[in-house]
Amino acid sequence: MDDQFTDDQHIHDVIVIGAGVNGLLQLHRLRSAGLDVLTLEAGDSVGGTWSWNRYPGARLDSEAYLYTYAFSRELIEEWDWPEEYADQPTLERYFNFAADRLDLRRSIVFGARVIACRWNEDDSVWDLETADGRRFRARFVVPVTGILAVPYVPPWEGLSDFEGTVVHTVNWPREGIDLRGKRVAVVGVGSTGIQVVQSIAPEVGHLTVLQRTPNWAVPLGNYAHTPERVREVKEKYTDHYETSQSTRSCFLWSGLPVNTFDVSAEEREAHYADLYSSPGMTFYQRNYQDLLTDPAANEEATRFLATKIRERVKDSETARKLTPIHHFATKRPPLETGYYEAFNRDNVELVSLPEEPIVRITPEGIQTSERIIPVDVLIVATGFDAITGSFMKIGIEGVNGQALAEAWADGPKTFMGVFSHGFPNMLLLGGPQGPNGNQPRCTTFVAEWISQCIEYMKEHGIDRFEVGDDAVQAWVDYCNEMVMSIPLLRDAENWAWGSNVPGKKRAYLLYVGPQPDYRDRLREIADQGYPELEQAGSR
Ligand code: NA7
Repeated sequence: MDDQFTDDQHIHDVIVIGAGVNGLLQLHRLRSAGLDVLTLEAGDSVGGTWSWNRYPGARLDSEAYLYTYAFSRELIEEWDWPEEYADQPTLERYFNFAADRLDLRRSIVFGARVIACRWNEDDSVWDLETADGRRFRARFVVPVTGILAVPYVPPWEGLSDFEGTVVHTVNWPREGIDLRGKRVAVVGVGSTGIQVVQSIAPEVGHLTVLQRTPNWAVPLGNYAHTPERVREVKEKYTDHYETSQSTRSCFLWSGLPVNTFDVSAEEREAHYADLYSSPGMTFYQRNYQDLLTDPAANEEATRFLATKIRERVKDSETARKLTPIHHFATKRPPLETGYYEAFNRDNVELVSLPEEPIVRITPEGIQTSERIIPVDVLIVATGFDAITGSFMKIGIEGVNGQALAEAWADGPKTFMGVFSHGFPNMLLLGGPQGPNGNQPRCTTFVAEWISQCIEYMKEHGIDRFEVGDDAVQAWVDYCNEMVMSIPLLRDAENWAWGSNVPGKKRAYLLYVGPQPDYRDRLREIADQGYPELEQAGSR
């Protein structure tokens, strides 16, 4: 194996880029098929998101026992989830445990940040280069770099002059940051900012939360697992797994098959109250079926949520600022635990940026239109160049040196979220226009499918395959039609539209159709011998 780490002329069957949740899955699946596969990982550990995001309060908001690797009964049996929604340290431990149990580390090069990945037409090989100058070659490449991996930091004037500590949440140092008694500012109140705020409020001296757009946050309802619950989730694993494969986004629930106003006001109120007090994403997933299609239905749900904010936040002016005006779930709804109550504390202050914008960062803190807020630690929770960012950042160049970043400048162009025209022998996992929903429940099938596709090409002596432009265009059009058919998503402003990053072309980056349909389509393609791929071989 050492040779394969250091011999820059060795041609691997496959190089996987990234050892995150999906990268590990892909590596394991490819290696199990007997392929010579190597993974290049920029970080020093496995787990991706759950290795990088070490900020206080980082926690999964889908059920941990559904977030496991389902292909191995041993992994399920040998791991006990301590809570319904696991925290970051537990998740990082889980992915390290899985990597050890599956003996994956011997195929991973850590500290290998890919900066170039070039298609070599003469050899039908991908040539890769890492930031520290190492070179690797492979017949097939599978980038699995994650949809929330490239941090977005607003271009605030004066940021580099700030004399305190500044940190984007994704780059939280392993040794932590001592926030006790400090003057802390958090910018951004998406899922991340909300987790940070609720978790650090009791510990810091003073906390200023700078909010551009409030979001509709609903209670997470986390709870510790008793030994009975630990046993129960293992026993029910097969049922849970099968249910997750039958739902639209691979969670356990589906929307109620009735419209909001088909039931009485009392029944509706009782249903909302039930959803609000149920764990997880149920307020979104078990809501009425017209939640995203009928504005009035959505506004009925937000009326309920606004009441809850007013009940939980003592100061009415703060409650007003915390109440969104956009439709529920047109931005990804965060789940919270005591977030609203944090604003009842004397040491926590909310700044509504539309009313009091940031002018610049000064050496001492944040200058707004009204004042200077003194800050020791500035926590930047402003999200990511989501979905396409990480794939466009690793220097992928296809046929005739065309950069992926250029090919996707007007939005991603893929077939099934796996192939892109002009990029032969490249298969993406977990990127744009592909599996979308509860990971890795929606990616496991695709990792398997990708492996089978590569095995097929090898068995049939295919050295080079490339998806046709027509197939890509048809899939892009289909993905667009799907989102345009959901009225409230059509006009939404969120990271799935790329609208959180100034200058990013507005294009919907995800496939929003049902995952069972998506898997059926992949099955059909494989059964037919991959007709959308132009295949050429010499062997
Ligand atoms: P998100 O959900 O993209 O949230 C980012 C937050 O940062 C959001 O409140 C943004 O406000 C805010 N933001 C972005 N740019 C600015 C500027 N320039 N000034 C002030 N505030 C800004 O990222 P998260 O990390 O919280 O969550 C990402 C996903 O991780 C989440 O959806 C889950 O799937 C897990 P905006 O709403 O854009 O006005």
